[in-house]
Amino acid sequence: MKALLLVDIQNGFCPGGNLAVADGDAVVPVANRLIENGGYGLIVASQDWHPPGHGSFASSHPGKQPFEMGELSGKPQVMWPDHCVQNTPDADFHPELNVAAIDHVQRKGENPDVDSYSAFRDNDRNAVTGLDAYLRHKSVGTLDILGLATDYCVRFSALDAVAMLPGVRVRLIEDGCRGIDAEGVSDAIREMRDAGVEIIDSDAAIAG
Ligand code: VGL
Ligand code: ZN
Repeated sequence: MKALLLVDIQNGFCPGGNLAVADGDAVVPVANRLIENGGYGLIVASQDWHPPGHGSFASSHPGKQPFEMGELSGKPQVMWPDHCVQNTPDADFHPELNVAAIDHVQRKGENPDVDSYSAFRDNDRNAVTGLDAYLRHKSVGTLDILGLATDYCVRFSALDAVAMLPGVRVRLIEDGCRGIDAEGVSDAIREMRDAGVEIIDSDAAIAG
């Protein structure tokens, strides 16, 4: 069975959001078209879901500015603006996303002491979200991934999908993603391809 993973299509990563990705809302019509016409048996969405004062926020580190490097629990960490705080509009899915079609929401980033770019596990790899077991239980054979941001949450979700779901074909729908940093995006695409992620576009995803 073919499943679609929508990564963090939330207000916070779209224009007007607290961690806006340039043109981030352009992924919404791509997601909706695939939901309608992609022939998926399962639609899953991840949701960045931070408590107030999360350790990835620059505001939690006196003297740090957003987008500087800092440390979290002794590891290098990008200092993000406050974003996707639980139960705020910034954390809501984009209002035009077809949320009625979503079968399962995987929240992440709830532990204040570690960030979680991947929908599958925390950045330190100590805690898993359970999404891998869920997708195995549903007998997913192909996992198509799109969303925000290409160079962070999409990248680490796709790499973990390959690592944690052996035998599953993992495909990145490139026109359904937008990134934070152009150089980061090209690195991310190369890294995903090298790890065995097929890089395709939404027309190819609909065709098969
Ligand atoms: C993300 C930075 C911080 C993402 C989430 O969804 O790509 N990036 N939190
Ligand atoms: Zn976050």
